[in-house]
Amino acid sequence: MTSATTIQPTPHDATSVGSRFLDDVLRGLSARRKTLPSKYFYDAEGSRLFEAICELPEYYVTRTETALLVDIAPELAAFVADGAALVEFGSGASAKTRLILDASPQIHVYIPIDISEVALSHAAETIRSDYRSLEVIPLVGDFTGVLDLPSAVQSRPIVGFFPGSTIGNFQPAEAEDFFRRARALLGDGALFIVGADLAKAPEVLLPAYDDADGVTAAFNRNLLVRINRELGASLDVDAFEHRAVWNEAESRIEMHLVSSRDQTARIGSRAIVFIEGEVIHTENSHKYRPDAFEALVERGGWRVKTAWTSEAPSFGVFLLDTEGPEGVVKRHITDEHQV
Ligand code: SAH
Ligand code: AVI
Repeated sequence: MTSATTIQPTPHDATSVGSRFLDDVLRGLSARRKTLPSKYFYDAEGSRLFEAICELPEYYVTRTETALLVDIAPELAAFVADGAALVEFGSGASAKTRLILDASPQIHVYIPIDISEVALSHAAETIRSDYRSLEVIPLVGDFTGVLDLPSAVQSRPIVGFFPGSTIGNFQPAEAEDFFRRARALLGDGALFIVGADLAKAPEVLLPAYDDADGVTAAFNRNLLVRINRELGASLDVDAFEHRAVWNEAESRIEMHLVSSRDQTARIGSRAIVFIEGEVIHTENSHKYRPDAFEALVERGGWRVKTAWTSEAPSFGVFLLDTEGPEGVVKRHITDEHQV
C-alpha cells in the first residue's frame, strides 16, 4: 500500500465499530453496576473536547509527557533504525508524534491508528503536508480488536508508539492482553515507546479529571449525547452529573455519570431504568507505580529497555523491546534537564 489519501479501514474492525455500539451500550447499561466503554467517547466532538482537556491547567498529563518527550527524543532516536515505520496507537491529533518524527528523520513511514475517523483524517492530512517525504498510512479502527499492518511496512524496522497513558484506560488484564497482541502485530525486533501516568496524590489527580471549567464534565456527558444521536435514544443528558473518584485500591481515577433523579430512557427496543444516585461508570484511568508497570509490560511479552520518569507531576515514558532479559536502564529527568 502507498501513501493513502483516504482512510484505510482495518479489515476486521472498521464496520464492527458502528454495528457493535448498540450491543455494547445495552450490555453495559443492563449490568447490575452500569458501565459504558470509554472508547466510545471519541466521536468528532469527543475528540475535540479531549484536545481542549489537554490545554487545561489541571490536566498535567499532556504537558508533562510532552516535556519529557522533548527531553528524551534524541535518546530515543538513537535506537531507531534507518527506514523505520512508526505505528501509533490512539494517535488523536498526532501532536506528540511530531517530537519523535523531528528527532528521527530516519522514520520513513507513519501509521496512525485511531477509532475517531475525523480526528485521524485531519491529523494524517496535517502530518502529510508538514512531513513531505514521510509515507502516511492512517488506519481507522479499534485497537482492542484484530489489526493488520499494511504490507508496505512488513520488511521495515518497526517502532510502536502509545503515548498519553491511554494504556491506563484498560483494566490490568486488558492491558496485558493489549501488550501481547501489540507484540504479535509489531513483531520480533520491534521497539515500543509507551507513555504511562504514575501514581500521585489525589489532590493533583482529582482536579485533572474534574476541572473548574467543566470541560471534562462535557467530555463525559458527550457520551450520552452520542448515544442519543447515533442510537436514537432518549437519555436526559442534563439529568446526569459528572463525577471523578480516586479508587485507591485499584490505583485509578474513575469517571462516573450519576443520575440526578429516577428516570427511564429508551435505547433501541429497551427501556433502561435509572434510580436517583445510580452510577454509570464510564472510564478508568490507571496511575501506575513504575515497578508494577514494568511487571505488566513483561506479562504482556515485552521487556523494559529504558524507563524515563519526570519530576512531579510524575509521568513515565518506557522504551520496550522484544529481546531477552538485561538490566533495565532507569533515568529520572530532573527539572534542570526539562525544557
Ligand atoms: N495519543 C494522543 C491522544 C490520546 S486520547 C495523546 O497522547 O494526546 C486517546 C486516543 O485513543 C483518542 O484519539 C481515541 O480516539 C483513541 N482511542 C481510544 N480507544 C481506542 C480504541 N479502542 N481503538 C483505537 N483508538 C482508540
Ligand atoms: C486518553 N486518556 C488517557 C485520557 C485519560 O487521562 O485517561 C482520557 C481522559 N479522560 C478524562 N480526561 C482525559
